[in-house]
Amino acid sequence: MSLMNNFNDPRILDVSKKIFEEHFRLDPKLENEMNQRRRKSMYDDIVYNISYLLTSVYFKDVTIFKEYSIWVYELLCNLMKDLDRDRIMEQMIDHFTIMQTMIEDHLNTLLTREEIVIAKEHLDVGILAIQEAAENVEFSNNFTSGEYTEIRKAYLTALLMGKTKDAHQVIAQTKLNGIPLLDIYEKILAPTMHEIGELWHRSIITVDKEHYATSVTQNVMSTFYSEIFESQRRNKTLLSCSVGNELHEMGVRMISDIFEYSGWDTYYLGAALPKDAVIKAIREHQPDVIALSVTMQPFLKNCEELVYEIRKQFPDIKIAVGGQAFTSTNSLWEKWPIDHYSTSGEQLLLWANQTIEHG
Ligand code: B12
Repeated sequence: MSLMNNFNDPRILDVSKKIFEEHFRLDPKLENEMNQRRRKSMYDDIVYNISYLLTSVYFKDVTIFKEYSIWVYELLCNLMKDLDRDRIMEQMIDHFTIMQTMIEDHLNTLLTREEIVIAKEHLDVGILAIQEAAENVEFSNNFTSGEYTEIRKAYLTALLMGKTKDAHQVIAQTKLNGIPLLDIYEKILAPTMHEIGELWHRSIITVDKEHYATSVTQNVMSTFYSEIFESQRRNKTLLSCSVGNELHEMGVRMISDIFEYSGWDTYYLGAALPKDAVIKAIREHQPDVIALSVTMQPFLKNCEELVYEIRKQFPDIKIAVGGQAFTSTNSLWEKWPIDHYSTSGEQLLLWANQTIEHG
């Protein structure tokens, strides 16, 4: 076997071309994903892949091909930021599977029977290594430290792997183990969604995964509803919503659920509501507390306008503001006529219970 360091050998070039064409034939998605530059690199990579495989077979040292497979996988993940890690894993596994067939059919004059068997085994090891690497996403330090780390990791992993049932089971089991609902919301689900945002920001996952994680988490939250509405009433009312054209509403929905669970009556208005509609709802429901949520900084101005309007029309109603937009301001809320700002539903509830009961 003398081919391993001769990249220009016609037999390698010929089998590389066949592998390339077969991959495009079997996977129509490649047409859109691979522009001309990527196609050229893909072809060059096939030649490299074969050379590394032949080297590992020659030395009967599978580590050579295993380490190489992981290295190429991580390289491709960095180079093709528009595709997520799962899709690149799929491409590479398809590619290695095609190589297994092609080697048998086209390199049988070059490799002995025994070497073909070894080559196929090494490709199997490469496939496994890529699958492991795909799952091995580095999470941020915040996410992997503190209380409930293992539960958060299990939930996030299920979401990243698209395992809806597992995700539900992780949380159902957590509840069965006696973890309080408030902790499930604010120490498991919320930080997991924050981490999903981080992974999207770092191009590790694509937007479809972010949407999927959102919908699963919303469904998980709804499994608690029968329990949430069972709690003893306090005859206090919370009205809550996101402000402006803000579409992020899961945080304020959590706030609303936390209050309902604590016995408050809640009017949760969701997101993207005109100012007049909020004012009308306040007039109708006469809440004790209004919680306004902002995630993206451009909607802070809408929030300021709404706060002043509410203050003008309903001077006695308590107004609380919160949400991630405020965390990157210079304590902006201190300049507004509001009654409370905090970073969590737990703190808001504590304040509201004390203020409204004693107020
Ligand atoms: C899911 C999600 C979406 C979903 C929202 C769906 C929904 N139904 O809510 C969709 C797909 C619509 C979306 C769209 C966009 N998103 Co988005 N999204 C997220 C993601 C991943 C999770 C949000 C979430 O649910 N968090 C979980 C909740 C529970 O946490 P929370 O909101 O912080 O709420 C807690 C506290 O803040 C607090 N709290 C909240 N409100 C209040 C109110 C009061 C009164 C109090 C006291 C406390 C409080 O209590 C809550 C519970 O603990 C975040 C990542 C992140 N860091 O959150 C990005 C993120 C918010 N999105 C981002 C971006 C850029 C966008 C888009 C512009 C993307 C795009 N190119 O289309 C659009 C903008 C749409 C718009 N006009 O609003 C950025 C925002 C960056 C920035 N600072 O501006 C983030 C941070 C992602 C990132 N890491 O870059 N997104």
